[in-house]
Amino acid sequence: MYSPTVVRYLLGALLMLVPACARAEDGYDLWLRYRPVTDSTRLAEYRALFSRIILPGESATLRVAREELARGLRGLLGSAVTIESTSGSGAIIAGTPATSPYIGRMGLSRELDEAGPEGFVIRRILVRASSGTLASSEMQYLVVAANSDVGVLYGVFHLLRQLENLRPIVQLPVVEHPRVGLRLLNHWDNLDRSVERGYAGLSLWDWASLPDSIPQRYRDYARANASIGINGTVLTNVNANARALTPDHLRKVAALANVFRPYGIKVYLTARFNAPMELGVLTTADPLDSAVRAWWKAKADEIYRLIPDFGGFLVKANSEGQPGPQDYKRTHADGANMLAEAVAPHGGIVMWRAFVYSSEVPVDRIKQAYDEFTPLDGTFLPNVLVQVKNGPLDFQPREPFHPLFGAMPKTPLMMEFQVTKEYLGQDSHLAYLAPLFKEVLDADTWRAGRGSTVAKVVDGSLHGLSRTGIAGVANIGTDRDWTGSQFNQANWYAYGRLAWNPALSAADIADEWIRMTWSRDPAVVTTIRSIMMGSREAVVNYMTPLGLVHIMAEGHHYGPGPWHSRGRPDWTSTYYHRADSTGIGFDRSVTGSNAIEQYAPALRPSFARPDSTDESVLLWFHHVGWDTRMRSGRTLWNELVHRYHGGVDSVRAMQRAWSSLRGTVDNERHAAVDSMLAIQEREARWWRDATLLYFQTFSNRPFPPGYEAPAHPLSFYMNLRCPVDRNRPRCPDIQ
Ligand code: GCW
Repeated sequence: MYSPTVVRYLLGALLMLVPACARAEDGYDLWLRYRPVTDSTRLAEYRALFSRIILPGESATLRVAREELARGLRGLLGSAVTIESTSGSGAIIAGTPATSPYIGRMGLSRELDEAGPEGFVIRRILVRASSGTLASSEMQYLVVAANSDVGVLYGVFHLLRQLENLRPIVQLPVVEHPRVGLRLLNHWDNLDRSVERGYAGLSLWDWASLPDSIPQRYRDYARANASIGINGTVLTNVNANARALTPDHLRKVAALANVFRPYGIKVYLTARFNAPMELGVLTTADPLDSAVRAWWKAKADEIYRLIPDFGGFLVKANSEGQPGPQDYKRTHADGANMLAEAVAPHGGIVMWRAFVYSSEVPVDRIKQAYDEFTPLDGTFLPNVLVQVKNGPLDFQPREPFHPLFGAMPKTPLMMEFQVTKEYLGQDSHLAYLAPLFKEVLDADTWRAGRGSTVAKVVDGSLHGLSRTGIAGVANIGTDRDWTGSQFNQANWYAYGRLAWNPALSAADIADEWIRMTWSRDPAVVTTIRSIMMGSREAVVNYMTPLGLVHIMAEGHHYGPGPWHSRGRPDWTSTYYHRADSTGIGFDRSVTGSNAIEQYAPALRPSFARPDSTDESVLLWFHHVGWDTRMRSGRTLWNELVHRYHGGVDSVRAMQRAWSSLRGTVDNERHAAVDSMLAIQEREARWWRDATLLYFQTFSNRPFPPGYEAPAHPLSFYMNLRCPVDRNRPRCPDIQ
């Protein structure tokens, strides 16, 4: 019999385990769950080769690589894994020629050349022992080799991903390297820990407790990023606060840089252009003023003393009220080059955003970035990259690709994607963004003939540029599941995978993510993949089909407001949809704003006329009559009705498919997704009914028979007063 004290102790220990188990499936582990492999053939294969790790070296990066490998293998194999220093059959040998005595002798120099500074080689090696009693035995190794420690870490994560996906050993050998140099997250995080367009809690950066307190979460953030090859993070909002550059704050930034460094992640900051004035030192921020230039040089020197591998600055200037060089009648190049000069001696870079539009009412807002930036091609210093949003407007559910891609052959253009879903249902709507990212990356700019894809501009191959980059506006916060909902994790994952290799397919990335995050059961994978792959198009259909954009409500971006017409015209909805009694859409052809002229001559004909334009972007380029026949044979009005209803139907199909998975994935996350889908269905109806009723006041045509009637009259939707976008907004009256 146990004494009462022992019983109490055991009970206490058990009770402590309960919340631990309950926590186990809350999404915190992301795609790094390392659940045991249950397929017995695969397990036997893996155990034979992976129960010993030979990964010598004491650098911080090799240490985390070793820890991750051991942790992953223990989880996957469900058995002991030992870390050893001598060879012997059945082992993983990992390292660089400099850190591992074995790697140098493997004859991998050709493959290592191909792998480059960040890539890796995975090779299976069989060694036949030639003498003595071991004459007949074969020693088997899996080698993970790289030229740098971070390459080893990437190789380790790649290997673990392959095992998570149950790849047979014979399929493991590979030589991999990233196609894009800078693979960054942009956090729009404010110093008070609010996050602009963030829907996942507070900012991860707890500035008040830095630099002293380093919660495990910072490391887990870095692990997750390294696992998908992200190698930089911009910690602060592009709507920048100069205080981020004060000495106190920089010490906190340095502490984060120390945590991220072993994972190959550099930190960057946003630079408020008039910081020299706001911090009370100078009376001008003119980029050609010598005192201003000296201030930035001194600031850069100060930063690099604290953070020797600081990445550089990201700048939003002369856009939406941010200060910039144009305040002094200077150009974007003058501004960017001044900062570039300051960081150049330290190897830093400047990412200058092309998201600019003036506050005067423009003929067509979407034309401004191209008009301002193309004349500057060739005038930026070599360590400047111009960062361009994927489309010319603003992260809408669908836009054509930005015409700047391909139009500045002498300037490295970084892609900026929004991973956070400002305009695609924010935290709650399930919208897998890889198809959106791919649509843009695969778009053909025709700037150097057929096949001049946006991806080739971004990876530098189209114009032979070696400095390349891609940025994703992060969707990460303090929520336990990191991203505000389980499926938003997939967008972080997919962004990183595509930044590493834009040629990957959205479906393959989904498959990987599902197996690592939910289940390896093929039936479950198929169902979840089908939900994910159709999800972005569903959002397009119930929000902005046929090339409509920017018809969200005034004051918030999650609900519909196509009637919004007050204030600055290019912030209204009516400016963009231009509905009237004759039709709907923005004429950007030669008879309108002629924005099509910003695309390559070979591409223009495909946007020139309504009947030559892909229907997915029809109303972006043309004002089209309500009775115009669409490809389906329906009139435009009937097609619009059809698409909006189709969007809602797709969400219902997603709900049914998700329900069918009950019991095949853990209940906790299943229920969490279920309730998000219920919100999505409700809000999809809101978008559909409000928008169609409003457009009907122009079309004056009836809803064709057979479609569900709207739940409320138009006045109900127009009179709704919904909370503004902040963390987790909902409009309480939408039922
Ligand atoms: O889409 C708009 C967002 C702003 C954002 C801006 C930008 C950071 O609504 O919140 O500001 O784009 O990209 O600069």
